[in-house]
Amino acid sequence: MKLTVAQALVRFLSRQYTERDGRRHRLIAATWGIFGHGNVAGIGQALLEAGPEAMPFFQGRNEQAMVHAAVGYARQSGRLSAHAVTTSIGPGATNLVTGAALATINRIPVLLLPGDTFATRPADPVLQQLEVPYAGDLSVNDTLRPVSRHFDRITRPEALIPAALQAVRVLTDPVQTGAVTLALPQDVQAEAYDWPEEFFAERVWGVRRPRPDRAELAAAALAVRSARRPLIVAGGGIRHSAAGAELAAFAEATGIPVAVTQAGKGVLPHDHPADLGGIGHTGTAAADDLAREADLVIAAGTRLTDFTTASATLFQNPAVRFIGLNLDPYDAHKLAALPLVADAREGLGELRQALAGHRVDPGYEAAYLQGRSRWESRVRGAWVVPACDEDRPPTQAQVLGLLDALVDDTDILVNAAGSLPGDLHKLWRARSADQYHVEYGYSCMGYEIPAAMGVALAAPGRPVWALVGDGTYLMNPTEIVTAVQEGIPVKVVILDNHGYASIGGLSGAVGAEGFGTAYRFRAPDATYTGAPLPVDLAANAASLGMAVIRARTVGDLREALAEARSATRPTCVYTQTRTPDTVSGPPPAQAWWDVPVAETATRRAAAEAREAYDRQAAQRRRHL
Ligand SMILES: Cc1ncc(C[n+]2csc(CCOP(=O)(O)OP(=O)(O)O)c2C)c(N)n1
Ligand SMILES: [Mg+2]
Repeated sequence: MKLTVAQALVRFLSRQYTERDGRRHRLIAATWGIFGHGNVAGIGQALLEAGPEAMPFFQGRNEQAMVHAAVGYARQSGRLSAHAVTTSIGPGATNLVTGAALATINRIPVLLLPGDTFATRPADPVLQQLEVPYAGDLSVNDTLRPVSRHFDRITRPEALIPAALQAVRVLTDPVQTGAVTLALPQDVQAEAYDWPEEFFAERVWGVRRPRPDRAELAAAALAVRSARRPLIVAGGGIRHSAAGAELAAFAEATGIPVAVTQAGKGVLPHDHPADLGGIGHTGTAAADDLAREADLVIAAGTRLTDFTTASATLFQNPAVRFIGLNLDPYDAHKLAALPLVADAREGLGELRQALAGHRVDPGYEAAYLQGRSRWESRVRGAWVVPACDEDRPPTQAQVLGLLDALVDDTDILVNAAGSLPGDLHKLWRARSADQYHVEYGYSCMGYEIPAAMGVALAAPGRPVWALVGDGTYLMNPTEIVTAVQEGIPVKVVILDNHGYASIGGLSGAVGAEGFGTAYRFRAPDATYTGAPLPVDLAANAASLGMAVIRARTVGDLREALAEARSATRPTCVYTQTRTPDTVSGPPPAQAWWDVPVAETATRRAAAEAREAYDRQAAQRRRHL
């Protein structure tokens, strides 16, 4: 069958499926694209020829944002269905780098199809070609190699056959998955080849659930039986494995409590008695106090980042040991853990059976239940709106409290950067397994709006909220146009605090005095301490086609959020938040995060911050 390389690739992709737990999904459910000379006549023409049945197409505004949308979709789809992203060559392709890193770090499948410079090189160099004097075979697409789990360049038509199969293998492999890049030289895309029919046969890729090794399981069970203060740290792997119910069964059978990372939050509903909420730097006191004294930590489906381990200071019990329940041996061995390499659901299920009859001490259980309810009252305190606040601008915690009062278990919150991830991790009461969508592997400003669109495509009919700071909004608002064009009714809540407030706070804490973090005019001394900038983000969102509701006070905001929730078109709620008084803010960090402070400085703030830093750093432990 004679087709161009691009036509063959689109046809091949339209016939790939995943299957897990007896359910089948289209692997590549749609393709996002921005066309330029590097893909317009190749992939562009092929998508046109394939038609929307074979391959739905979405037009984007920014290549990075298209990857964010694809990641939002794939995460919401449990990594069983994904999107492709096609770009031109040169800047269109390099705009993918940030999105690719985000996908790979979070282990979310996305297929990147950047155009590439001519393989035949008839007129060297061509438009946008990087010329590297020492390496004629390099192109700008090579910047995608370190941020892709798999990279290939199709320089001959027939090479597409093995390359496409390998690409799909990686996308559907729960250990390897992430950004997969197939760089497609512009001439090769349009070249014809006589393809074997079997290349286009429907193919079903089983997404495996490996069971644990017997010896590893026995060692893990023994460790749990001998522990007095065990704690589970549940990460994104639990969610990807859809192991929430098994985790609940494990916690109920053993009495072992569960603390969650950002990616894991929601795997137990907030009202499950074993749920201690977030762990680490942005964690709850209930979780962090327990972590400090834990003698066994079951790290389940987590990469154990610095936020989780409080930069290696959290687990202070001298006798602490770890079990690494993870599909990926790379993670299973972290912190010198006893590895338990398995799918989270299978691993937890078999470990529960191996522990039959075992339960933690009732005193331990009673203590953590108390810690849990103490934290719950602190959450209520953080977002309560006293009558005197009704006509004032809301604090950020109050915005979250108003949302908490409004949503049910169908709502989905999307966020990634600024001060919101910390507040959400501490305060949010996740009602369902997929309500809490915070991207904190890469914490990329600008993820929220496009990702919310991808989430909404995977969860039609559910209210999807992109919560964005003003800095984050300005980083990447343009996909609003796409949401308007496609009628995707995302809800964007802009919390304007006139700058990079989280970094401003961090800067103050590390002796950098807030330098360069406020959105203000220059003062006579040249610092950004003048009047706030006269930027109207609400007008900006309206100019991109959104319905916009401005909320000045808490009372306005309550109404605005309710109106946005029932809106059927993309709707923005804009509010300026107020700095909380000491009593009304979210609780402070319960554990450290390592941000190195200047070891020598003439300014006093840095010298003082360094003293505090050294004290904290002395708490670091190596778990060997
Ligand atoms: C793309 C990107 N650039 C820089 C950062 C570093 N950073 C983290 S939070 C932040 C400020 C975010 O500002 P805003 O969205 O207004 O939230 P706020 O801190 O005010 O809550 C910055 C610059 C980042 N995470 N992502
Ligand atoms: Mg801000």
